[in-house]
Amino acid sequence: MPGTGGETGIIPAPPGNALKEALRAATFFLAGHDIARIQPFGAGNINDTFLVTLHSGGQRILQRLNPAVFPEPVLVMDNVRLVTEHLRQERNRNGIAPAQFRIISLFPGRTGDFYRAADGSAWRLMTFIADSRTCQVIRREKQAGELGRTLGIFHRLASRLDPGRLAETLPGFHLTPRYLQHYDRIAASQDGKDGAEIAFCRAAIDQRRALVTVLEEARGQLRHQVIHGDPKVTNFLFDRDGDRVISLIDLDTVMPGLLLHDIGDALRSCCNPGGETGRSGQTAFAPELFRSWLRGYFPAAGFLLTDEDRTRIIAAVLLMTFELGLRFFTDHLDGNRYFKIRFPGQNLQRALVQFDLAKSIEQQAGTLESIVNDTAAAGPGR
Ligand code: GN1
Ligand code: MG
Repeated sequence: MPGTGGETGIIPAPPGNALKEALRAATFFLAGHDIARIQPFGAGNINDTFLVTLHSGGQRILQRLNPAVFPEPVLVMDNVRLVTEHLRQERNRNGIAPAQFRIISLFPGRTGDFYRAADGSAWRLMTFIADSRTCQVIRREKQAGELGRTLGIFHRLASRLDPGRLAETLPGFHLTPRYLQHYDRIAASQDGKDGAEIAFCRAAIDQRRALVTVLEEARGQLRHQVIHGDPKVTNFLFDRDGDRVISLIDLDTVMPGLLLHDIGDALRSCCNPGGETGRSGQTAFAPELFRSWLRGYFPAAGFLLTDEDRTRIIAAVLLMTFELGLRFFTDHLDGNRYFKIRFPGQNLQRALVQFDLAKSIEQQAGTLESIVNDTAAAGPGR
């Protein structure tokens, strides 16, 4: 859900101020003379990330949590700490080598866990996972299999953590009916002067209203546990020279949820080779990547899924695609308070891509259904 407050409009690009603030935050964690360089890093839609290089050659990730999205940074940090400690223990218990599944750590500050800036935002410092790279999109089946396998490992390692121990940092985060209600409120307050693209998005939403309850209505029969909350392609780290995935990062949204939320979200991202910033009209869901992803996931975590989960995988992919389109479009109508934009209309463009993707999933539903059946039948993990 969009938080309160936040600036409307395009992110200014003033590395000057942002870097000064980042330096102030960095010196809360590190002695000033240790810091050789700070540079903007990554391309998240919410938080601001910097890479800090030390004179010793070491590197760290410094991040500013967006206060309009995460009003309670203490709870976010508590969740991250709890989950990373648990993952470490379970990684040992499962006999997985640390290098195969790397887990970030938070560095304590000199007087606390995070730095609180004058504007109220919270900054934290964590490990930089070296010798790795992110991919904006993936196109190879092997990579899709690796994404599925790694999310499966995450789910398996998180499966014994009591979800009740985590704070709900973003209440209703994947409660799609709430996003629809919010959209309806915002859309009703608009003057109705629609361009063709806005009319297209409104129609795309109206056609799919019935979809929003597809997981909620079956909640009792679906696997509920600690989930990642944001397993999109760019949150997986590949090893530097190969197609092996070595980490799943960005743990701010770890929370109690349905496995199908993660599975649907991961697949909508993984099986869109055009990417979230692709051109609308050219977006298609790739069934071969879908198959490979499932072949990676099932052996690692298939045993966690209920029969009802298995029958709703495609519905979940469609739902999470629709939900993200709805979120982008609502934010566009609402003056871009939630997702950062780099040019005017970017959230509208992002929404168009997700709605195109939803259509492509619907058109291929029969093919995808047989892929799920074949993969589930063939795979172990049961
Ligand atoms: C946001 O901040 P980032 O880029 O990791 C969003 C996700 C969306 C994603 C789409 C807290 O993630 O839910 O799927 O954008 N995170 C939050 O790119 O809303
Ligand atoms: Mg995120």
